[in-house]
Amino acid sequence: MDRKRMVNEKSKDEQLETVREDPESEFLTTNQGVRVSDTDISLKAGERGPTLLEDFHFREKLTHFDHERIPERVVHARGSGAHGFFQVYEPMTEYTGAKFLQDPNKKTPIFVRFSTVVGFRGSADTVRDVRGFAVKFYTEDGNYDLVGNNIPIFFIQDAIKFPDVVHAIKPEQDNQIPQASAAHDTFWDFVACHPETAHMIMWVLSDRALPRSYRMMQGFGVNTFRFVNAEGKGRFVKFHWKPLLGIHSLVWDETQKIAGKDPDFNRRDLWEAIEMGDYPEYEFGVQILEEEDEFKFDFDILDPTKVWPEEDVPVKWIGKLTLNRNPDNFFAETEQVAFCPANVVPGIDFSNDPLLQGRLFSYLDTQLIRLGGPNFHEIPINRPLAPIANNQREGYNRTTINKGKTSYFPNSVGENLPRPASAEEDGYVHYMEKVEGKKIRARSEKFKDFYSQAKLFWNSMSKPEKEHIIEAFHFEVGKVKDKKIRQAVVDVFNNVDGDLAIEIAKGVGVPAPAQKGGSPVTKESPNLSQERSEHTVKNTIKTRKIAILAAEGYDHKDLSQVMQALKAGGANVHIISKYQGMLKSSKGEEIEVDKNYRTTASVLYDAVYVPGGKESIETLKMQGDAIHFVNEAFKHCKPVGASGEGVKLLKAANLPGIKLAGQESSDQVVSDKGVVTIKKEGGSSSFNESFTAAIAKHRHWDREKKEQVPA
Ligand code: HDE
Repeated sequence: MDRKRMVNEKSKDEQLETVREDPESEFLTTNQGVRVSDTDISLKAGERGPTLLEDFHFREKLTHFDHERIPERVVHARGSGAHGFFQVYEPMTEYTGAKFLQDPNKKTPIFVRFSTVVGFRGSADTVRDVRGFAVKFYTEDGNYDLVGNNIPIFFIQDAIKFPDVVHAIKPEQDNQIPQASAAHDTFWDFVACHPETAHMIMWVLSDRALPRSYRMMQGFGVNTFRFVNAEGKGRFVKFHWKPLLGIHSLVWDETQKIAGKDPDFNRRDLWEAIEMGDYPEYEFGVQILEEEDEFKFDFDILDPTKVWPEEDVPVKWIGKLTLNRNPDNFFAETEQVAFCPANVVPGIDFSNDPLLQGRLFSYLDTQLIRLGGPNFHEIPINRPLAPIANNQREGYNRTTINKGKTSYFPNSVGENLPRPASAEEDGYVHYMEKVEGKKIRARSEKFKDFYSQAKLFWNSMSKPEKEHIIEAFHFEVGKVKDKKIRQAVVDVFNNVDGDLAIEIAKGVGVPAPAQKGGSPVTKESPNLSQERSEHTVKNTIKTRKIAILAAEGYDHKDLSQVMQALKAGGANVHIISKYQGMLKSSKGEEIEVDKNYRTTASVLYDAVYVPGGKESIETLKMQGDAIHFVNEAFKHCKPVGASGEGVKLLKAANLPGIKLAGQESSDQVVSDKGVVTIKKEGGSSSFNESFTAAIAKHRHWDREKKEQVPA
């Protein structure tokens, strides 16, 4: 009897189809299937009389509504999901027996949920936070969950401290302030009391915590896992996801404004990209370490506050994840999906990483309360494609109708089935690691080096990235009311880098450490930096959002040819003006306005372009909103382009330290720190090329005078 089912790209969709309901094809009914004749007016004793208890439709409708909420996740409450598939590049037989990592022609269905960690379910997307990156693979051998984050390490080394760190970072217990933010006393008190957080703090205060898009951030398994091949040979592994669109972030000022203008920014971005067919793609990578190399490093490979620098253990890119379908129903899928790092398949096993060991317990435990009992594996989004057969029965919300007499093993009544499978029959056999030791509450010696990798990270940052980290310290620690805590934080980071500690102290109103300290590490690992990383793609404008500012009398030829060039590069372009509706060009052509200044803002775009047209520019020059749009985009280091008369709007915006087209011959492109201008109207391929290249770079940090811009 083979328990296998063939799994292909469509299998999960087909399984979900069996429970989908099409609302349009049905009469309104009660949950008992009785057609309802009136759903607007309750049954009363007389037109003005009391409502009757016998109105079963009224009672059912209200009762159901009253019970529509389930507890939000204690962490990662706010999330966005998507369906897709995974494909391996080449058989990984040498390293793992996992079936979904063998056949390059096989497409394994997956469901992913991206999330923020700290905020409540209704909090804003663009807060400074770690992002969850959880993937459920519906493999033929059962569900495999890779429950990762977009930062490769964690705050703490031992799971027993998880409630402490979460309590400290969540809103404070007396007044529930602040929402979705680490910038408060209890969190920084925790940091100061736990120097093991130092490395993670460097990451959380870096641009990594402000992803431009879920489609443009890395993912990491964080914990050390094992690959085990068919011969039973094990190797340590760390998992990576790399977005094919490159790794890009927002800037802090922008994130705060977006939190007001569009709190669903990242969720909307993911949803719209998939709706438009711009399917997000990520490469899957593994760092593989032979067991004999376990002690070769100056850090402990089981310590989840440490990376394995890619220079020491290269990432092998072994497959690709594609997200190509939005959920049909947020609650049924994204809210009810339940990930668990203990959900593994043969060929993948655990390590003794003490954070992972605790995680293996916590997820199922929390889901028992969140999803109301032990049968949540039956919820369609959680149901594996591999058949389930065991003797577990009953419990809240059981939907399976188990036939037969027996619910125990071994048995003689039911042919002794279902029976355990051998390794050859794909039974999961735990890796036979030899373990010995005393029962002891202690951590191994190398775990106690809290600062070397924090310094490695700091060394690896580019200049602007370092500036962003310092500014983030000024914001986060500056909001701490208790001066003692601010001082303690400065003192902790004096162990990482003395100059950094001096800079932090300067911004938060406490004295610099009496003695300049710092870790002696001088090594760099460029892939830790987003800007310097070889994984950061800077040669495509695919799916970037570009704003075109225009008013009546715009130059149609100018606008159209730039718009076409941008669209040809895969960008999404919006025309923005004071009013929505149709806009007339200088020669009478028309174009539809997508957004007005009230419904959008520069912070929602990656770049801005101003086409020519004398009348249009005269109007825009008189609109504070247009000038502000350009200024703000400039301040956030975004590419800005203008042609013909459009250059005059940039002049009016007073972009400091920037050379604009003016004196040169009319068809010469002037490109200065991401501001691309040309005097000529009506199209130039060299302008399009320069502007496209500027957009592909994403941000232009070299605008030293941007601070002078009042936006
Ligand atoms: Fe989680 N984590 N976590 N975590 N985690 C949860 O499970 C926990 C950690 C991560 O989209 C909870 O179902 C402990 C690291 C993601 O549904 C809970 C520890 C990483 C998600 C839980 C950690 C993660 C969660 C809350 C320290 C990156 C959201 C609701 C030992 C590798 C998954 C739930 C989704 C969710 C426990 C640390 C990733 C309470 C005890 C490290 C992406 O079980």
